Amino acid sequence: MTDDAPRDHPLVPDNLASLQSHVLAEETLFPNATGDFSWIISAISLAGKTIANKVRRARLDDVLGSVGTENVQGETQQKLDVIANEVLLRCLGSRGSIAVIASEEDEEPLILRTGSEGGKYCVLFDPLDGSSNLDIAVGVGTIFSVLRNDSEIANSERTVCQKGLQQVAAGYILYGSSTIMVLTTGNGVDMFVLDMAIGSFLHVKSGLQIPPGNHTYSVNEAYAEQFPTGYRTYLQWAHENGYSSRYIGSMVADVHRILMRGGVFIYPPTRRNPGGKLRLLYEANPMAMVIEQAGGLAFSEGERTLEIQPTELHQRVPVLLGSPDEVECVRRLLPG
Ligand code: P6P
Repeated sequence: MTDDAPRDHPLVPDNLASLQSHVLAEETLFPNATGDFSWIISAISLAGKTIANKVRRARLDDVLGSVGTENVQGETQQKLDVIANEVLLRCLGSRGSIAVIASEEDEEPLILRTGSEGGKYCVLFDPLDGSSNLDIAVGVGTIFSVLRNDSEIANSERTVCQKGLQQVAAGYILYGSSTIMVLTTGNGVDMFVLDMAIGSFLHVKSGLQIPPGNHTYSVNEAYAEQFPTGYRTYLQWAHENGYSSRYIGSMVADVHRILMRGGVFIYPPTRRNPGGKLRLLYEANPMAMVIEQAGGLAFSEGERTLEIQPTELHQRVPVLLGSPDEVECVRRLLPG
């Protein structure tokens, strides 16, 4: 047996490849790689493990509920939103290659260093998406997006307002019945599961592809009367064609189900959010990169989400994503 041949033994699981070994192995594919990017993924992994522990212990540690303040979005901040945000800032803040950090929880991006000071990347995240579900133990998640930095950071907001096509990596960590990291660096989608006994994200799937043919839609139908006509026409058509509905109300959990089983996720414009509710830079774009890398489609009204030119950090967009066959069933009824 050659030295690098993977050993297999019926008594030892074959998924002993960790996130760290996976990222380092990918790094060898790039001769000029410095390891800076790997360090960023390592920081996200450490933050994810820490947040997973705090989410699981939330009720025991009495950190459920709100802090009584609102974030920049005007949304009530949960205690764990603040905790998760601080954990990510702490873990990422120590990485010398990060120029700018931007969070859903903070009004302005945080400039750590310029390009000439070694800042090569910008990291954007929603620290704990779906946190209003924490008290009922529904899956919540961290969504992250990594962009290259511009050299002088003339304006921190402009630096992070790059099209989703510019992302060098994106993914999410789902704190659900298990803690799962889904990651893409533009070469397909990999999935890792946290083995809490050894504190490591183990590699369980590579080259994830969204299955076709799942006639399931995911939308908050309570707002249906507010949706533009095309969406309402689609729902009527779906009801008449035997579709089922699944909606968790936590984007990471809903999108993960789409990634695993197919179907379509929709957050249309509503009266309360005429431009859509979900944020482009740290929710729609990272999810769109994952979905497209897994063979799916992601649109915001008539535009491919990844091609939208952002104009501000907390910009919102409508979201339509999922398997191509199911997305097209919606798109054909929308204008443009
Ligand atoms: P609604 C959670 O608050 C969130 O930002 C996403 O995780 C989720 O997809 C969406 O909002 C749910 O919104 O209006 O259906 O409660």
